[in-house]
Amino acid sequence: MGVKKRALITGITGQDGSYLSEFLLKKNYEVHGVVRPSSTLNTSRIDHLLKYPRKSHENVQLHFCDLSDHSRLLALLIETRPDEIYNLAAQSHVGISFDQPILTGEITGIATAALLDSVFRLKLDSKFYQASTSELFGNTPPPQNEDSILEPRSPYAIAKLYSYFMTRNYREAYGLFAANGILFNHESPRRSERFVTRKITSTAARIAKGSIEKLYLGNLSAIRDWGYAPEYVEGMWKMMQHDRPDDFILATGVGTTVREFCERTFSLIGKNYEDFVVIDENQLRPTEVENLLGNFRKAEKSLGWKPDTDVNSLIEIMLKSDIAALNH
Ligand code: NAP
Ligand code: F7E
Repeated sequence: MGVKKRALITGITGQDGSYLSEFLLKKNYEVHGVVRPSSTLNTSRIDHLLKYPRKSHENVQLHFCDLSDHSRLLALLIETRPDEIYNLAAQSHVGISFDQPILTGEITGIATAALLDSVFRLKLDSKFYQASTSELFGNTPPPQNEDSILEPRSPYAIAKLYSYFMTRNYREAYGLFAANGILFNHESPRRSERFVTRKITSTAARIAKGSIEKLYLGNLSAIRDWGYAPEYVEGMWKMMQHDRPDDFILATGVGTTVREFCERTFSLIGKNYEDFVVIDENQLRPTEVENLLGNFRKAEKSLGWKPDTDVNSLIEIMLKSDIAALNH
């Protein structure tokens, strides 16, 4: 067995961080995770990877650090000297970013510069992955590819735009191995219920079990390209093993409206979504992104990556998991 590679993951407690940790552990990596200090426990998605809850497995070590604490980030890089850094931490909710634009800018934007600049100043050989997003495209007509115009339409997307270009700039200016994964929406049973897919499947599961409740949603006409998160973290890793740093889209190439997602979820429990969905104006965004649908051909050609799970299978996986959780 060769020397273990060391990965540092910011956002390890999130959906993608948890799947990426599992993936890297299977590849025999030593995983270091940055955890935001919080008064309530926030490691539920990775507890199964730790030897004892909240203590570190021999191949997983957790480090407390808020991404706004740049000197702590610098210290962590000196301490861990990672081969690969996956910058997944973010205030990742588009709707919330309209209420907290400055915090979103600090965590989703400026912290990326702090990490990149630390790698550069410390002269580390660490490869750097930036969690970029289809939100960068805004209302640029679909299908979007790596050359499509970037027109961000939320404080979240604007902060991500800064990180996207910082990543490119450190690559071009200083030769860092710095790659952007421009990922379209990807979901799973570990998706927070704040996002629309899991909000729909978890509510439908409760309704299937007899709960009398309504599902309060905003814009039902928005089209998203929804894939399955475990497949996307493999794509992140493939970008880091590529012979040179580059920017890649990961997507399924299929668009589905929020309305269709509801319709299909409720049909699986033998109900009509129209009997449950209520439009809640509070869920509408000041500026909406209407139609995101990605072209993943570059990743397929250069990385050999392609999605396997279509949106209907995704709905089944998420609904099944939400129903099973209620049976426990
Ligand atoms: P997520 O579930 O919301 O996870 C975000 C992570 O960031 C969590 O671990 C969170 O910690 C951490 N975090 C937030 N604020 C922090 C702070 N101030 N200091 C330290 N850590 C902080 O997001 P995800 O779905 O896994 O997505 C991973 C990344 O990909 C994000 O950058 C997201 O913007 C981006 N992205 C996601 C998608 C998607 O469809 N999922 C698509 C494109 C790009 P807590 O657990 O303590 O909240
Ligand atoms: O919204 C509409 C909403 O919040 C999807 C993040 O991971 O993917 C995610 O961002 C659509 C939007 O995801 C509700 O207006 C309707 O049109 O699930 P979402 P998002 O905004 O696409 C991208 C790629 C990221 O990078 C982000 O980090 O659904 N919608 N009604 C609703 N959305 C929510 N959350 N809640 C509703 O009630």
